Amino acid sequence: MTVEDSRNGAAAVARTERNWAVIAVTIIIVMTLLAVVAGLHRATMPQSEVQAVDPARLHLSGEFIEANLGSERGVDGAVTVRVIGQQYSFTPACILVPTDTPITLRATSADVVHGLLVQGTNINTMLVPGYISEQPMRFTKAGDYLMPCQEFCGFGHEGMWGTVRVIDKAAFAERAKGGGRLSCVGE
Ligand SMILES: [Cu+2]
Repeated sequence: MTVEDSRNGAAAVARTERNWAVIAVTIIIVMTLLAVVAGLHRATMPQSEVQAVDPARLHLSGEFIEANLGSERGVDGAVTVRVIGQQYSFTPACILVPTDTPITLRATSADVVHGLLVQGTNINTMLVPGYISEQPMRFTKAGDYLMPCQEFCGFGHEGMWGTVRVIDKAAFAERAKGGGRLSCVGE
């Protein structure tokens, strides 16, 4: 190997290192920008507004009393769903919602940390005692979606799951006519 050869080799190594450094820095910059954009859109960041609730008094008064659980259709047609997670079930265990409608899920835990995940969608939140988890939902396809607890919450964890039943918008409106809270428990 001549001196000339080793100079060329060193130059090639330096060039390759520089190229990889540029790629690595570009990836870091892109990821940082993604995190900023996603955070601004509330897509991946935790809520900035913390809503607290007393887990020991959920059943006694306020938003999460039994009569207020389930799906409520607002005057504008938007739907609010209120759910409680407890060892080892969700209340209501079958959530009824319409297609093509903005839905706000409001959920909390009565005891330990649970999770709420709707299979086949990006709906996924933790239920932390003392706090209200709020998440927007929207379904385009009618059908039953499995809703398991995705946070280990004790010996009965694997048996903790519910269902989200998405029905046609018009059928939901018909059922919501009388007011009150809707669910599909026992259907
Ligand atoms: Cu659980």
